[in-house]
Amino acid sequence: MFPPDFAWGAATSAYQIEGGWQADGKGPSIWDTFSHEKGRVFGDQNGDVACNSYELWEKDLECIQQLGLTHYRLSLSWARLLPDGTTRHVNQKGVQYYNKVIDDLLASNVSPMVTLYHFDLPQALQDQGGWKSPGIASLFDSYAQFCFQTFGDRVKLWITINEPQVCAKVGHEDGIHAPGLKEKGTAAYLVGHNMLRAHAAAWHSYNSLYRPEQKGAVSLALNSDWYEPLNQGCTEDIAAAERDLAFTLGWFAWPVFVTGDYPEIMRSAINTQSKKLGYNGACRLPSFSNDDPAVLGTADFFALNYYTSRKVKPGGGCEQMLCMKADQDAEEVLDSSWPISGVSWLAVVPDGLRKLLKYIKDTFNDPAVLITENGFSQVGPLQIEDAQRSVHYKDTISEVAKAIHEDGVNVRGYFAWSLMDNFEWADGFSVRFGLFHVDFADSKRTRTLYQSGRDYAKIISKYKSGQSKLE
Ligand code: GBH
Repeated sequence: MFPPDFAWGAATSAYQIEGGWQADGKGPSIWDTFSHEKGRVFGDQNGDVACNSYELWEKDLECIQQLGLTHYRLSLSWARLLPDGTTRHVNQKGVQYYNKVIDDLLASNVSPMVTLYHFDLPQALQDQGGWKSPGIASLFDSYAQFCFQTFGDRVKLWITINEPQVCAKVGHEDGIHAPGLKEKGTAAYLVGHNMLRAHAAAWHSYNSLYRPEQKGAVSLALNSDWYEPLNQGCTEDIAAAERDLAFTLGWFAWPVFVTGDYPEIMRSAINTQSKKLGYNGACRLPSFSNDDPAVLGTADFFALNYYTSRKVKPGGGCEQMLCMKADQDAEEVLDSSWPISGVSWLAVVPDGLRKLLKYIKDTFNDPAVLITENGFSQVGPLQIEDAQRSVHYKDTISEVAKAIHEDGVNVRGYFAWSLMDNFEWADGFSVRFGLFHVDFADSKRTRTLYQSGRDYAKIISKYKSGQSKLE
């Protein structure tokens, strides 16, 4: 059983589905720039057209209706609305596009959850330093306020930033995502810091200026694997797993939900490693300033993206380098009993989600939780009858039910990633996460329901009525 008002959703993001990268006055984003550079994305693919949702929104809506979703999570392209990133110039065509999406959803009795930022910074702002520049916080706040003002009469669920950990680390330390920087050991912490400042500014704006009338809820979506010690009884492994949780989830969740500052485990690990190499840790992981709006308390619910789990022990290499990996000092291994999905990083561990949910309840003061992403990828030969993915969804949703009923976690919704196959960042179109298949060789970008989509729809219809138990 799930609560009668449980949100049953699916998620997408603008750059991954929309295409129309130059349509109707849209400005370029860092993913346009990045994917047009040679060697960045699998097969040098890009999101110029992607699922062409900019032109084919009605097709997406049909997919949403076919699944019987109660909620649809989409992101707005900042550069489609504000081509140079600032409110100096508003692209009305972009506003019209999202107005139609939102109105159509509501007319179909589907609630929109809107993410303001899902990896796609306007290039014009990157040119001024992007997320490394402190000024980004107030630019983001202006963009957020513009969105609250324009769409907030109808949108009641907001995510400011999706996965700041990924933007910071994968984009600025690993260089695998846009903007493709490999500034080891410094940039990621600065970017994470500015993302928290930006998020907090936007939450405070909503809270004081828009909430009284619009009565919605605002949070940020945090990704985390479930990390557990390789050897349950080993103190070093336990500490390594705690470090991984601190550096992934705690990095953002601690400031917002617990103390207003970074986890002590994280700060001391960075200080220790910095000292070893002759640096000052305090110059790497910034401190929050009293001049900024407080970060503590700036989430109305806990938004979690969960995909996989890891077993952890100390190590991981690069001890002599100034880099996050060395600070983290945690080597991650996969349990041989965990099946691997279509991408190497995604081992299928449904009960890891239950454990992570319990951890969140205990650590972050029993918040209302929305699982804003969870999914399973397929690679290689296309299989429309994707039984393995069906099993993944069924098992995962049953773990969510256990978290609610046996562990008392206040889970309020579940969003599958993703509504349809789309541009999977550096993996291009080679990795498929959809409940619908999209034929990228076909100019019509035909959408076809996978077996897993059919089965997810059955689960939804069973529980939406709130009548039966998961067998
Ligand atoms: C989500 O991130 C994203 O929000 C979504 O846009 C994306 O489509 C979805 O996952 C599926 O990937 O290449 O070995 O360095 C999930 C967290 C963090 C998982 C980065 C993959 C890269 C591993 N992701 N990680 S690797």
